Amino acid sequence: MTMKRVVILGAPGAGKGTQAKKIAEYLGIPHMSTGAMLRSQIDNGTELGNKAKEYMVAGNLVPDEVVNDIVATSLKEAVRDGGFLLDGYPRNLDQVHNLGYILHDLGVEIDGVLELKVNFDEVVERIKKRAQIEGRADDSDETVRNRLEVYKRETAPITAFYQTAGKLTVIDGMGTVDEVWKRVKAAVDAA
Ligand code: B4P
Repeated sequence: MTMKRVVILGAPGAGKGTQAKKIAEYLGIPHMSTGAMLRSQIDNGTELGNKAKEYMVAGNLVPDEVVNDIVATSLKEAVRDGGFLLDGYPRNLDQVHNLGYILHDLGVEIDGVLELKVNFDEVVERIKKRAQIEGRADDSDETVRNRLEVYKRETAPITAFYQTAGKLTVIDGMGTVDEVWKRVKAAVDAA
């Protein structure tokens, strides 16, 4: 089976966005990053962006109702056009259930969930480097510490849900981008 409806999970800085771009291109499906969608709303100065910004700069999750709305609209279009690679969503159990409801209404299921595993020292290093290059507002030391705490508390538990559902593939995310991509591609090909 060729995967067409895919979710990628991993701690902040684990390389989700980096690998998601490659997977989306490889499978010919749109890359839907909730982080990127929110940053674009902030850049455009929308009401939603202004609301999201205060949570993001503090390293907290943006309220579910804000993110759920953005995802629902884009997902409907993506499912109609043949699939999606979801990056950054779901991020807590309520979002897992919301995603389930949306897809159920559309009459489809997730084909697979890929989790990138990287140790915490490495993610801190990667984000530090990105802070120097891109200057993202939520990449400061203090914010990153909070993002990792939020990840441990709210996002990490959702992997158990997908494991039980038989959807989860865990991939070693340590090493260079190309090394990780070889493993990701092998997992996608094996699905
Ligand atoms: P995201 O945009 O998802 O930010 P992220 O978790 O840091 O992941 P990202 O994809 O950017 O980084 P990556 O690991 O690829 O979210 C930002 C914020 O938005 C959240 O904190 C939250 O406030 C809000 N948000 C988003 N979705 C939400 C939701 N569903 N609900 C509520 N709030 C939500 O890469 C990190 C760095 O590592 C990059 O610089 C990359 O170049 C580098 N890198 C990647 N792979 C590498 C490798 N193998 N070796 C070395 N460096 C590597």
